[in-house]
Amino acid sequence: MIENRAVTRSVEALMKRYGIKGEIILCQRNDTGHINDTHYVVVYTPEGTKREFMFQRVNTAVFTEPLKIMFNISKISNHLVEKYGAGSKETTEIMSYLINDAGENYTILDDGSFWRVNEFVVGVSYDQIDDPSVLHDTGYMFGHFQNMLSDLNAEELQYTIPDFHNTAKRFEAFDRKVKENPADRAAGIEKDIQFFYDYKEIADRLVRLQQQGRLPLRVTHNDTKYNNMLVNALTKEPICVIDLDTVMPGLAAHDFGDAIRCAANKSVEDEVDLSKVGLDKTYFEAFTKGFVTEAKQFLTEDEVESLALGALTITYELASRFLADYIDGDNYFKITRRFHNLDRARCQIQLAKDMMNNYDYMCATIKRYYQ
Ligand code: GN1
Ligand code: MG
Repeated sequence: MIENRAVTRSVEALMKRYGIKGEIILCQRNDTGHINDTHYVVVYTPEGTKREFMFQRVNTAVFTEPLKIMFNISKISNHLVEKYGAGSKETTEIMSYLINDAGENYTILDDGSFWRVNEFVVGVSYDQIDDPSVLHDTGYMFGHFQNMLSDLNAEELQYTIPDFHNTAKRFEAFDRKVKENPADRAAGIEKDIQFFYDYKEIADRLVRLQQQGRLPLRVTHNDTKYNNMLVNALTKEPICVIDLDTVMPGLAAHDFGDAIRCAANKSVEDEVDLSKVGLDKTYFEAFTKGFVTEAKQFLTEDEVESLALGALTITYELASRFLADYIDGDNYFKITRRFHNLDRARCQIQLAKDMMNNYDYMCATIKRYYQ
């Protein structure tokens, strides 16, 4: 089934640039992310074999400087090759992209669209995990991601979205949206809005620690949701970290925190029944064990102490981003229902509250695995 003519034409043009020969026998949209458009493409080659690829069109409205993204990705791919050797297992644990006829890991088509292509990696991605041993392995893999890149100077990377996890600035942006109220949606959600003012201190703490020089900049992923990892469909064993658009200098606490926000929530990210939302301690502990056991090889004591704060901060931050986007009229995150961003925001607010109630528990658990 060929999905639509425009996409197929782009894929054909790209195949020329990458020297991929053959006939497209499947071109199917595959979208779990909220930002880019991804197409799974199967090509029947003249030799009679089947080759599978992912063609991804980068959303340049969100990523206004995609060259920076591809620069960062090529930096980390090269780092892995230099450190572990071409073809090593480590080089396959972080997604890399095919090189085109101009020697670049991206292609801009005549219509201005920005693409990248990778050989399909057999694996699946899920939004949620419900098996603690899988959570443990996921924690290990995200810790491993940082560990593999811990000797790459973060300052060499570009900022693909400036201030992405600067929660203080996120708060300011939220505050501006509330005041502008562009889509006339702020009435009736005063209680939700008030949460961010009541707990503004959360927005400032990590930023302050960073400014004080207590937390070093690391090469971080910055979007460590479970679905940004490809896993074996049967065993759920992690295969490869994907979605590298926000790889840039950041804090270890951001990656740990975002992963906990996603993986240790009892519910999905947009759950409407708030009684189902909260920190699952079994999941939290399993992920933490995997992450900290691996990451303690390079984390400083201050960084370890910042991890629980990272979980709370990122949850607060994303809640504010979802609510700001709802107030703005849903211009950033893709939505599939009318109040989707509001539901997402409420779910994240609820999770942040539960993290506050379990803050001492989170700190103690992290510490236990750092010994
Ligand atoms: C976006 O594209 P996706 O779904 O992996 C967002 C993240 C949010 C996430 C929430 C560049 O990630 O920051 O945490 O949605 N990415 C960007 O689901 O804004
Ligand atoms: Mg994604």
